[in-house]
Amino acid sequence: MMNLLTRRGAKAVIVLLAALAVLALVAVACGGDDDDGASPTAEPTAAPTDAPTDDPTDAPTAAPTDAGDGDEITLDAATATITVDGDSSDWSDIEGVTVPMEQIEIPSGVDWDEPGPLDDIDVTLKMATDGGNLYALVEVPDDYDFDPADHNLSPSLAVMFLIDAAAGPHMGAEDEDLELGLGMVDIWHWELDCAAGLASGGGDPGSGDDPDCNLDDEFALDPEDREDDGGGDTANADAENSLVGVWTHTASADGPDAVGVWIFEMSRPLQTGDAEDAQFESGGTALMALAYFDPDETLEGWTDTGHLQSAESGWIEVRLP
Ligand SMILES: [Ca+2]
Ligand SMILES: [Ca+2]
Ligand SMILES: [Ca+2]
Ligand SMILES: [Ca+2]
Repeated sequence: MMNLLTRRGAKAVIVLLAALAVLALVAVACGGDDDDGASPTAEPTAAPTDAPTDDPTDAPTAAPTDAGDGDEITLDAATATITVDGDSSDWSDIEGVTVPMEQIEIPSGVDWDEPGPLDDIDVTLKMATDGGNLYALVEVPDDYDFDPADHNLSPSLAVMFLIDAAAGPHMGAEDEDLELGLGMVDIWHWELDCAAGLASGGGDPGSGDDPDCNLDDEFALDPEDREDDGGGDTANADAENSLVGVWTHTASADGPDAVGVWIFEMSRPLQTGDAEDAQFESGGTALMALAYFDPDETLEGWTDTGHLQSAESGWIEVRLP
């Protein structure tokens, strides 16, 4: 009995093993398409399928953002009275906007000096008005360099506003043709000839020139045609120049090359009656752009063409309360 049972059992086991073997073969055969093999097979299949599907989907979405003028920058100016003293604490509750800055790519065929290379930076812009004056704060993260004897070895800042509706953000021109002026822009152009904490700006009536501290009130018709108000080809007896600014640097006490933030605080009346200035009004919109000249650009300091500028983002739209 034992033997018989064993034999029967053995036969049953053999039958069972054979059945399992067949099942296993079937499983392997099918598995190649379905299960184990499915993952390796399906994944490579899925990947190439996904990739071409995703790429064309993502590419057109990304392309307009990248290839266009960049994201539009908008900012609501605050209602505030600001003391122009280079101390930014009166701006602490005012929201600013981050403005990316990069060097101009000088197109081939344009006869401009090749600048020294500078990394892109992000600056912070805050704007405010008290109903009579416009206030601007530009904070630039950069090391401290200041040479009172050579302003090219100190930073320089330019704040620009649209005057003529067609003017482009590259000093009146658009990206496509940097030599074609499309309208007039108003420029506050500051070369640091006075020390930190001192008031810059102002000068003789009828001129935008600030002979002492070099915060000039200017205008431009194209990137190569920049003048002090009243100093252009057309006479301008109404040239108004009450622009004022004070700069400081958060690490100036630590000496040359100290890492910190430049603080440029400026103000001007909303209305100046000067055709070579942008005119602002409560409830209106100002279109502006920024430029920063870094003295570390070359051994001789910053160059005219090497400045970091915001125009790649188009005009910055500032809504006045
Ligand atoms: Ca202040
Ligand atoms: Ca620097
Ligand atoms: Ca002016
Ligand atoms: Ca001006």
